[in-house]
Amino acid sequence: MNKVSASQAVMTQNAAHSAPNASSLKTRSSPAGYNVAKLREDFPILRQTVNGKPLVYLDNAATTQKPTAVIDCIRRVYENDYSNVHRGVHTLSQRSTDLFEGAREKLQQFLNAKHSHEIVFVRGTTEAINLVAQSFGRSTLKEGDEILITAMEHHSNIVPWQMLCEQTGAKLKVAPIGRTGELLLDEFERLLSPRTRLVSVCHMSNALGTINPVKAIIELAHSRDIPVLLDGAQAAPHMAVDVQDLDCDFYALSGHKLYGPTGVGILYGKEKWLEAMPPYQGGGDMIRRVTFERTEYNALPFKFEAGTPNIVDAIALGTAVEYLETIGMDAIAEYENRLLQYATERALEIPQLTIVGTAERKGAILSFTLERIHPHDIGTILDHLGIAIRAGHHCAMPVMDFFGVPATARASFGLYNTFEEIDILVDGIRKVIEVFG
Ligand code: C6P
Repeated sequence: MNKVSASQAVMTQNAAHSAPNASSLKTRSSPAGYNVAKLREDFPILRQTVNGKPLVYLDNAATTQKPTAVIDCIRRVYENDYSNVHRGVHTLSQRSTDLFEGAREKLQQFLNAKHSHEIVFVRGTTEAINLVAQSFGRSTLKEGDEILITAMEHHSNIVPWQMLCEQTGAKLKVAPIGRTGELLLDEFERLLSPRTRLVSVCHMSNALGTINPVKAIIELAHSRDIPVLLDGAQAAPHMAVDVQDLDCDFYALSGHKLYGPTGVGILYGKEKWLEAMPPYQGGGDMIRRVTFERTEYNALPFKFEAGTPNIVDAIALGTAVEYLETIGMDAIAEYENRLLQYATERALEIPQLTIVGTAERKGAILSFTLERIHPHDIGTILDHLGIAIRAGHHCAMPVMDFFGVPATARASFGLYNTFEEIDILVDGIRKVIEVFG
């Protein structure tokens, strides 16, 4: 294969995506047909007051709230269809199995994977990355081999590779970022070496909101025959993801950030890799035949799903992505982009506020600091006003170190947030400044 350069690759990338927040519009309008008031009715938890104020939920990067469709699905399955899967000849087991495998097909469609057996149910993004590290990584990496990540990764995309390096003698390389929170693509390219065996990067950063030029990254890596894992925990809830178009080798996501239940997520892997990889865990369901001498493993995807899976939550994750598809991921992306743009412009009206993460391409995350006020104090006062944000290092301590801050306050938006809620947030931030005057 020919090597492509970073500038060639980024040109392709730019042609594929026009920067979503390039023009400055101080607009509060929703895209045509996007009825946020109606959508909010689907989320019962949003109807409450917290500390005497209407709840303003802006912690969607940590986890999203659940629509009635998902909550009802869980109840319906337990009340009517529940039993163990792939095991029984009886009717309930058959029904459970059909619903479970049906959910796999919904996830296949959602990610546009080629085969449903490329969708492995796991506990979440963290487990998906650990699976690749311990199965792909442990079976292929040798001393001196390299894994390349970026400086904006979540701990879940750092620690599993450090553990793998300890086990194999491989080295972890880190591509740097610039002050805007964007990956330095030329540096990334320079770090792709003949010893690089895997690239693992976030599609969208949880601490900064940066959307990485993943097509360019994949092109650069593939031109050197290096597979790429995308940590899609943050990207998947905010934009349409097409794993065939991206041509990524692995894609990891968490159900709970995708308006689905906790405890379930997806590892997408290209068939050729999953076929070649050894199982991650041993137990029931992942076997075809067991004797005390040897075990024959089951076919994909069951080879990677040892033990009774999280049946009902997987089924409900299928319902969650169906729900998202009825709204449309492109419509959600467009709406959230307007929210982010409005929030950014309003935040910049506050002189004491610094936005951490100002990349050209960003998802709906606003990380910020206030002069001389600790983010935990910001979070606590906002909570008194009914506003839920996250304050801390966001499990991305190296990002905090890079920006020289112990923590940031982070407002993260979802499909049900409104422009009015951003106004409430901005008023709340002004109140925080007043209190600490
Ligand atoms: N970030 C946040 O508040 P799990 O915990 O396995 O569902 O997801 C881990 C994970 C991996 N990658 C990225 C980019 C993430 O944002 C997360 C989870 C949450 O930012 C909780 S720390």
